[in-house]
Amino acid sequence: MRFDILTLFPHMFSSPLRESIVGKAIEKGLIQIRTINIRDFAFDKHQVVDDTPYGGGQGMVMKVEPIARAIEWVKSQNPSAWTIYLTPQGKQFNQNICQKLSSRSHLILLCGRYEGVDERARELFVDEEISIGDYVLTGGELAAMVIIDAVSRLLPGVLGSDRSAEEDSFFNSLLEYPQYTLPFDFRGRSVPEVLLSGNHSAISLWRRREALKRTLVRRPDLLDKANLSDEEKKLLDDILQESKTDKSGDGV
Ligand code: 4HQ
Repeated sequence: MRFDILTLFPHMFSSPLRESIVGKAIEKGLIQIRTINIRDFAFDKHQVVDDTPYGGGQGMVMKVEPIARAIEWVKSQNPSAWTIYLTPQGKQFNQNICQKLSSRSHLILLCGRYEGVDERARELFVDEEISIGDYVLTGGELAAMVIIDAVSRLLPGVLGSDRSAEEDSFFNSLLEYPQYTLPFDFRGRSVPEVLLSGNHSAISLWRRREALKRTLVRRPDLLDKANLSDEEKKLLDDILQESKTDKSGDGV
């Protein structure tokens, strides 16, 4: 899979995408990430990429021509590349959108700065607008990195072969169960005994129960969407029954 990032700050991407799992995926040739400096497509003497907004108001707007040339240059290499603009006005990124994007072979990520891009750049060149959440960033760069990171780990071979993306949280719409490693006892808090039992079915049952509990308390909205098995529905019933007779008052 290929990612082309259109940005005024290409250096922002070097270290975050070179480390760890995404870095390894690049080394293995599973993904290719290229940064394209929009300024290189501003053909005037001073390579101007922004200007004041028509109608007045504060800030600067990114000019349409350099963006148009940059996107058309990428598209001349691959007409089927899919162009995404990162903006709080887009649909909110989630694991479902992430999966859909992971089936594409080439994404162009357009990162805006200042007050964003000229509306005509969106109308003419953008296929999809995505937000990573309801807060304001100084630019789309960090949002693009979030998308590249989350999409890359879904691609075959990116996570170790012993670890599939299908096992983790949000694939089944539940939060993860608690994890422990050595030491057994830390300041009087010990690891739940069942995890030392070697009884794999008991461990798996405990984990599903804890995942359900945690989801019920922290993200009950996820349970509505979760496709719970009959066994999980029964477990959830148990947990709810338990919380009714629990006098501690903390729910589960
Ligand atoms: N920005 N999700 C404004 C974001 C953002 C977000 C990117 C700030 C675009 C012009 N992008 N620029 N939230 O806050 O994606």
